[in-house]
Amino acid sequence: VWLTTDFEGGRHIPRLAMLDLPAQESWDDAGRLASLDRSSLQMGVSLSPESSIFGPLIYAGNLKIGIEMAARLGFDGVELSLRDPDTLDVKGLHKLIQDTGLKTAAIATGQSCLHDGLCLLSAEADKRKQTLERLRKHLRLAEKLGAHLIVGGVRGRSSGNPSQQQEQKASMNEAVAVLAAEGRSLGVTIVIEPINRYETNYINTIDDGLAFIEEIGDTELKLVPDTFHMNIEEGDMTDSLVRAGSRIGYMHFADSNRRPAGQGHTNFVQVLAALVTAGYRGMITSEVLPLPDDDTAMAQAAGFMKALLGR
Ligand code: LER
Ligand code: MN
Repeated sequence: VWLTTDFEGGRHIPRLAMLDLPAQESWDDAGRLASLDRSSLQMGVSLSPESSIFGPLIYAGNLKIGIEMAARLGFDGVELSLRDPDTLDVKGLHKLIQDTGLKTAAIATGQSCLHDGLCLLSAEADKRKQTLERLRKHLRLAEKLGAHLIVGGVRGRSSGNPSQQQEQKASMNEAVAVLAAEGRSLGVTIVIEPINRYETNYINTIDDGLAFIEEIGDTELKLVPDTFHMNIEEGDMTDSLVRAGSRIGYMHFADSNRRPAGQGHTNFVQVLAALVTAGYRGMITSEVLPLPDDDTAMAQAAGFMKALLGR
């Protein structure tokens, strides 16, 4: 009967996902995780109030369910991937999150570029200006929610001849400098996300991100490394994280296939050890594809992350 009975799913999904961790530990020094101080690390998950062509969001368009599920599964916080803050019931959203005891770790802003063509590297100066205005609205919302502001997919791609591309990049640098200065006065940390070459042509690697921050010259600017992009772009993910050190301001986890950690071939024991060595404290957010479905993906992320953080 046992052999012919279908897998029940449900509460067994996080338990099964937990079993993936000992397999990864065995790739590495056994017992290494237990020796790491994981007490100041937290787990978050990326959600969106709207369905989006940006794939790695769970319960996109069903934010209330997503927030309730995140709380039930033991997440500490959520990241909100948003398009235009003006279309949101901010009070309701704030209350919904507060009622569950979750934190809002960050606001992700790439949907402005994907859905509205508002990208920091747009070929049209007017679009670039509108993008900065959109991001300033996101920044004010981030202040209200106590969240970081992510500058990632909203960069888009530079285009045209080399001097046009230079102009677009210079314009983006100026926009980020404005955001950084405003973020500083509002107490919001701006985090720059290196993104793989198939999505942008400006800031692909951790070193690109570090050089960018150096160029802007704002000491408060930080990075949000994303293990999915790192798996594509970095020579050695752990070396890169250690090199980024105190510049890591936030963290995205997704496995090599952009499914939850544990479902691909990235070694998260090594990644976590590098983060601890880098001195990172704070939220690690699962930004993952809703595969095979929202419920399963969130439960897998919860199960693996709990095991990884030693809960
Ligand atoms: C956003 O966090 C991200 O990882 C990018 O793929 C957005 O384009
Ligand atoms: Mn990301």
